[in-house]
Amino acid sequence: MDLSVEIAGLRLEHPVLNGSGTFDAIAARRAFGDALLDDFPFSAFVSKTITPEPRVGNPPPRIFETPSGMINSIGLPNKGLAGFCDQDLPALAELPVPLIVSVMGTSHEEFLRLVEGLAGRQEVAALELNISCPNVESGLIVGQRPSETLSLLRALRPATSKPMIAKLTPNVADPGAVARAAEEGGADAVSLVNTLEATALDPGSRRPWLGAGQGGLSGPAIRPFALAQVRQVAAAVSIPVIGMGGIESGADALGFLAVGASAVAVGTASFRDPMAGSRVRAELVAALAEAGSGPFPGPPAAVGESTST
Ligand code: RRO
Repeated sequence: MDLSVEIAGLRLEHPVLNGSGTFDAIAARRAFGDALLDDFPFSAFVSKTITPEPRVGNPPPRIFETPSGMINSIGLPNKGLAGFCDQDLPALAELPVPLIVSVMGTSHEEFLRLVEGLAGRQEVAALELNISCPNVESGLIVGQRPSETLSLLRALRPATSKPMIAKLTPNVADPGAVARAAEEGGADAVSLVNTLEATALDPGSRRPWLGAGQGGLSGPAIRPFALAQVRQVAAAVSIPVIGMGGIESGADALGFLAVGASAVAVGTASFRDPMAGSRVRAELVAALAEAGSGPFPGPPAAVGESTST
């Protein structure tokens, strides 16, 4: 069965990617050797988000397990743009799939540095803009405001001919409006959901468990919520949607495709089983064969019906 999809101008062999920051391909290569390259779980590899300058990340603890999910407050530890290009890019370029680099800045200028710094790197197939971040100039989370999202995309679009994917935060009332703004600003695709704002308490002290006080919830606990957001966004935009949020099986992945995603990403599941992506892909093939309706189930269902929330 031909499972190939075209996302943001990239032809991918199948529709299963990784969620940014959930699969360390360089560590996996060390652990599994070249066997990893022979059966790479994903059709494109999305890097952990990088920032212009190196960051150490948040104080520990950084992870808290919840029923059917996990909260992380990793806090963007990374080597910075120069460190990434010098130390990680050569190894990531050896992967057998297109490389999508996730970037985050706290101002247009910082985002521009990242986009311009990667624009000429032939190892990089596309950029994912992580817009779940505050803009230090306005104090607003870029991805929570359509106007902020539009002005960022408009500032970045002329800086690169590489495809740009806007990674949306789910912590908004109307993700469709933010997605439309990204599309209007020149995004080639959107991906969602990033993690949901969440906190956890130390049961003894009843003080926040995580060093940073709060973090982002992911895993199967958020799947129905993510599915609803992907459905809304797919109905709101014409550009491709990469859906994610608690996908653990081929049936889960098929659900996201059924509500209008063109591709899906496996995230938290890879922490437990680094080969979860391969299994999801194999199960998706079987599920599609059983569904018997060609590669993908069809256009997004109409939304707009009233909800109780
Ligand atoms: O590094 C993180 O703590 C982090 C990031 Br950049 C993100 O986009 N989403 C998330 O759950 N954690």
